[in-house]
Amino acid sequence: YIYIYIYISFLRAPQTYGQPFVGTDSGPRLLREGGLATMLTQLGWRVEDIADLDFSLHEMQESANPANARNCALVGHASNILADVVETKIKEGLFPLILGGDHSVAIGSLTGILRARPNTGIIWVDAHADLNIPETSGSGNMHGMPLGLLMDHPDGAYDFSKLPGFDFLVDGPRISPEQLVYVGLRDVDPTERLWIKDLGIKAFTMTDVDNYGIGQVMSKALDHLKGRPLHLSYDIDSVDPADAPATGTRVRGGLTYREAHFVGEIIARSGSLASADIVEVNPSLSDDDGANETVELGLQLITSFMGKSII
Ligand code: 4U7
Ligand code: MN
Ligand code: MN
Ligand code: MN
Repeated sequence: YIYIYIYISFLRAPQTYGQPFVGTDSGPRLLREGGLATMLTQLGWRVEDIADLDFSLHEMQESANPANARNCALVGHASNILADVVETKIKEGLFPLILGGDHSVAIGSLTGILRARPNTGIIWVDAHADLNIPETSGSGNMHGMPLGLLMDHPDGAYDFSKLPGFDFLVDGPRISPEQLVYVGLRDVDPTERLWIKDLGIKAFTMTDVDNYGIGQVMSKALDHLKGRPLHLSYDIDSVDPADAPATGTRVRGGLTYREAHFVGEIIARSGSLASADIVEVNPSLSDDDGANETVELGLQLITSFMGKSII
């Protein structure tokens, strides 16, 4: 027997300023206390558990929101830190597993990943498209903007020099439309819908899941990204609120418990998964049972995409 040890690094990213509720920042802690390291060790991974990243920003607390991007200085500061850590960990040969935090953490994680591996294929499992920019967002919440900010648009890339806190991205890496696939969409804003069509982004909605079944959806999704190292960005609100109640932006009609696991299992089997985020677990938005159930679901989903097989 040859044991191949692959080190995995999990980055706890207690980001909560990309959305309006308190509590998303305790997601990483609860996933960890729920036994994540042990579960991964049992799968054969070696785990480096680093302390929560310190995203605090003492110099300035903004009250105005000139750019229609709430807390942009804080989100930018956190994204800059996370991007550097993720890039470094990848270059050290580790698999970065980013525990959010709200989905604005993906601005940092994707930046770090794309710096290290520009041709990464991104699988975005979410009820939402997260393709807004401050100019199109109805809410101003940055957890709805990670892909919109980083995506190459038909009319050019987003100009980060106008967004306080985001100078580090002025010449940063961008995502081209063909390197992204959506799974699980069911609540898409009008401009997002336009851009998905105009940019030709591969999108599998819940209608597609109903129509083709999750098996065919995933084989088409993986086929579209063939030959690329994969990044999985797993928003827990992709799962039906019946199974994932503790999250901020619940939308009924989501992935079933088994469909959600199948997504992880089949991505693990592709052998190409190179990094992942799990985001939007917010234990304070549900009763204790709902919070425990959602954290437990998050843990189980991680073990699925990190390679747990049933037999
Ligand atoms: B999440 C929304 F308007 N599109 O921009 C927005 F519906 O990371 C929701 O997927 C964004 O949870 C949801 O505020 C962001 C809204
Ligand atoms: Mn999201
Ligand atoms: Mn979402
Ligand atoms: Mn959400």
